[in-house]
Parts: sequence; structure tokens; C-alpha cells
Amino acid sequence: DVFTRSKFQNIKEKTFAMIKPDAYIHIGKIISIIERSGLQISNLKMTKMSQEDAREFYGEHKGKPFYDGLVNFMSSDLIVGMELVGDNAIKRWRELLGPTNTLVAREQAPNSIRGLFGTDGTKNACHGSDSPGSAFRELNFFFAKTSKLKTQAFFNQCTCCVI
Ligand code: IDP
Repeated sequence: DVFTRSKFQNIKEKTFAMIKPDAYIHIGKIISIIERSGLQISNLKMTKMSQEDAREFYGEHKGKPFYDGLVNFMSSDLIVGMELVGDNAIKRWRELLGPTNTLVAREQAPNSIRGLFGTDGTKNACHGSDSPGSAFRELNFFFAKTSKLKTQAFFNQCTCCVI
């Protein structure tokens, strides 16, 4: 019946995952964790958020004491946005992330992504949508044709080589 199905049947979901600026250097290790988990990467984009992008993406935190620091951090360097698909993808990806605060994650879930690759309370390696509604909004923000994300040209900013 409907109750039994809703309680026990796995629901195939999409979620939005993002590697934050402090962790894109670990992209290979993070993707490896995703692959081993059985979640499937169905879209991926490496880019850079403008301050405006970051302010909109984290709009629900506007006014909180960490908001400006979060916006500066999120627009400071490259990020990698991913669409993940799988049974209960939203919950499973957040379980792989571990607690929001890296220092707590190191204590309580040392093998979680934040425990392994995070830096501090704000710089915590990766993001994951917390509900189907946020997943829908964030995936659209990042990947829809009508996306308002201003993909930054970072190619020309490279200072490590001559081309
Ligand atoms: P979540 O990313 O685990 O869903 P949220 O509460 O939605 O956690 O916060 C969004 C992001 O804002 C966090 O991932 C972290 O980067 C930053 N953040 C949240 N709470 C704090 C805080 O108390 N101090 C500093 N940064 C915070």
C-alpha cells in the first residue's frame, strides 16, 4: 500500500553537490568517494562564482554573522558543481559529507569528506542540498539553460604559465 511504499521503497533522487574552493585540489579523491558510494555523476562543471552568485546561492543565510565571510570564501577560487543521481541521493550525499563544521566532523566522522578535506567552520570542503526543494533550486541555479550563474573566465587569470 501507499504507506508501506513511501516508508520502505527507495526513492530515486537528484541532488546538487559542490566542491568548495578549499577542496577542489582534492577533486580526484572526492569523485572517487562518490563513485564508490554508487551515486552517479550526471552533470559536472568547474567554474568560479562571482560574489553576486554566492550571495544568491546562500541567500537563506543573509544577515547571519558568517554570511559575508561565506560569500567571500565561495567566490575566492574554483568550485566544482555536480548533479548526483541515485536512491535517496540527498541523504546519502549529506551522510558522506559529515557534520557542517569541519572541526566537529574531524571528531565525530573522521572519514567523512568534511573530516578529511575541510579546513574550518566555513571552509568545509563540500556542499550538499538538504531537501528536494533545495536540490531543485540549486541544480537549476547551476545547470539550467536559464542559469543566472555568471561563469567566470578563469582561463586568462592563470599566472603559472606563458600561454
Ligand atoms: P550545510 O552546508 O551543512 O547545509 P548550512 O547551515 O546550510 O550547512 O550552512 C551553509 C554553509 O555556511 C556551511 O556549509 C558553512 O560553509 C557555512 N556556515 C554555516 N554555519 C556556520 C557558522 O556557524 N560559522 C561559519 N560558517 C558557517
